[in-house]
Formats: sequence, structure tokens, C-alpha cells
Amino acid sequence: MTVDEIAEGRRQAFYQGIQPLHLSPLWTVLHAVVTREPVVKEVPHLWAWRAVRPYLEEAARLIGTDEAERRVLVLENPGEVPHPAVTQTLYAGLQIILPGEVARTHRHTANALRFIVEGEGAYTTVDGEKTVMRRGDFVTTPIWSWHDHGNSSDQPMVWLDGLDVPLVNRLNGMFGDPFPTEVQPVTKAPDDSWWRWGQSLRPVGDPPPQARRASPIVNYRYTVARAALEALQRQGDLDPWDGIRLEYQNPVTGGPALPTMAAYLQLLPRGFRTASHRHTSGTVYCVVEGRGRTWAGDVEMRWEPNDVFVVPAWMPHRHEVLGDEEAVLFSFDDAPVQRAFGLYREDKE
Ligand code: GTQ
Repeated sequence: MTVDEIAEGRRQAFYQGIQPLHLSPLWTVLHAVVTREPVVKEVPHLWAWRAVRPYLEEAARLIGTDEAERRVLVLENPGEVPHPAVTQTLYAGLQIILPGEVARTHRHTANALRFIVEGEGAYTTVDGEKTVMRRGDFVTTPIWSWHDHGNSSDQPMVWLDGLDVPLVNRLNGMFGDPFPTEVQPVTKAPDDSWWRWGQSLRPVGDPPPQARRASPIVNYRYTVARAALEALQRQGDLDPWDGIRLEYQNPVTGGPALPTMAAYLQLLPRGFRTASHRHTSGTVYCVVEGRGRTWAGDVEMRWEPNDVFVVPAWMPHRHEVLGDEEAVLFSFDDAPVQRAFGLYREDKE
């Protein structure tokens, strides 16, 4: 035995000796713990609407909302993330609600957002404010707000749910409650929060609802956000990496719509190809209009309306619009959390 082998043998014996005391040597794993860059476990993936839609319908035949509470197909990242999760910190799912159904009232500490993919006329009520939703609307359900969904239209309705569930669970912060009744009482006028806060006007003497650090606005309408994109496109200001990308803003703080999640609506003109960049926030996209492809690392994802795809944190990505229409993409990410702790970084090529 060489001197080195003898030394290594003594070390191994030492490591085994300290194990029962629940101790371990840092020096054998230091380079795996403090890495030069993030080691990201989530992988790029696209859920094609065409493939998923029939299973939503089948789920609706198999189970009712009374039993399921929320009838959702979770978009599970194929990588090694703590499930259910679409990235290390974010959760995404497609929720279907049939005419006449109710998804009963509850609240939880996870923040939630919805982006309406199909249908028109179902509603969400958030803390007493009822909003009737249409395709492309962006709806917030902040931490600890009572919310229920119902469909009083004559067609199924489908939306994308985005929640910070993996993050909240990692932080041991999950609490949840059922409301005493299935449907909560509606105590406010329809879209009350939009009229109070969404018009660059604010009610005098109305204290800004800052406590939850979330936007007071329940429903940001697609028609409004789409018109803003259109106006900016006419102006011709195109960001090489993002085209025209608007963030849904908390009008009280100027910050993100939810404390942990930011949401965006983005227009990429006909034939546009973005430059490549990467950032420490992972992003979930939902295609609203047009078709195209996105490269994330080596993976090419071809998309069309209602497809959902995920670009992992810190992975270089770029978009290209195909066909003869412009493209509109909704997206959400965990950038607010990263920024809050000084962790956000972006790398532009
Ligand atoms: O609609 O309240 O996809 O509580 C996961 C958890 C949706 C909801 C989800 C939820 C909801």
C-alpha cells in the first residue's frame, strides 16, 4: 500500500465514523455545492395543445369538480425537480371546468395566476370580486385570497394555472383552508379592482391594498394588453431579445403582479428572430397567437396557439416567428424572488 492509499483509507474510516453522528465532510462535495454557475435540473419541454386537449376532455368525463376540487392536468417537467413542478420553483397546470360546474372556494399561501386558453364566460371570484373571463385574460389570485371558479357559460373553459407551489413548499410556507360554503359571497361590483386601480386613477382615501404585496387587480383584460402591444409595435421599438414585452404591473408598487411571480405579454412581429440570452429565472410560456419555434439550449420547440412550453433557468434561448402572422406569447417567471434576494442575472449574446 502506498502512503496515499493509507491516508485515503484513514479518511474513509473517519467519514464512516462520523456518519452516525450525522456529520459529513464538506471538502468532498464543496465543488458540487458552490458551483461556478447554477446547476439547473429542469429541462425544456413543450406541451402541445393538440395532444393535451383530448385528455382534458377525458378528465372531465372521469371526474367532476365536486370530487376533484380542481380538475387540473399538471404540466410535469421531465427533469429532476420536486414534483408537481414545471421548474424548480414554479408549478403549471391546465384546468378545465364544464358548464354548470363549480370549483369550490378555498385559499392558500401559494400565489396563483390564470391565463385563459379556451372559452368565454366562466368566472373566478377573488375575495368577493367576481370576474367573468375571456380568452387571453390574465387573472391574479394572490396569497391567502379566497377564490372559487364557476362556469355559467354553455362551453367548457380551459386555463393555464401558474403557482409558486414548489417554492412555497421548499420554504415550509404552505397553509390552506376551505371556505365554509362552496361559492363565496360576491361583495363587490364586477371587476371592481380594475376600475379602482387599473386606469392610472386611484380612489382618494382608499388605502392601497399593500399588505399582500400583490397587485390589487384581479383581471387584466387581453383586449387592453393586446392594444398596448399594437401601439408599441407601431412605434417600432423592438428589443432584440424580447421583441415587445410588457409586464403586468402592480399599479400600487410598479412591481410584479404577484410577490413571487411576474407575468408578461409579448409580441414578436411577423418573421422576427430574437437574439439569444439567458437569465436566472425559469420561464413558462403560453402561445396566444401565431406560430414559431424557440430554442432552449439544443432543444427546438415548435409552437402554435395554446401550446405551453418551459425555458429552464440560465439556459440560452431565442425565438423565431414562422408563417405570415405575428406572434403573441404570454409568460410568467420567478424573477421577483430572484431580484428580492439579489440573485437575478442576465447574460446577453
Ligand atoms: O384553481 O385554486 O392548478 O388551488 C392548483 C391549486 C389550481 C386553483 C391549481 C389550486 C388551483
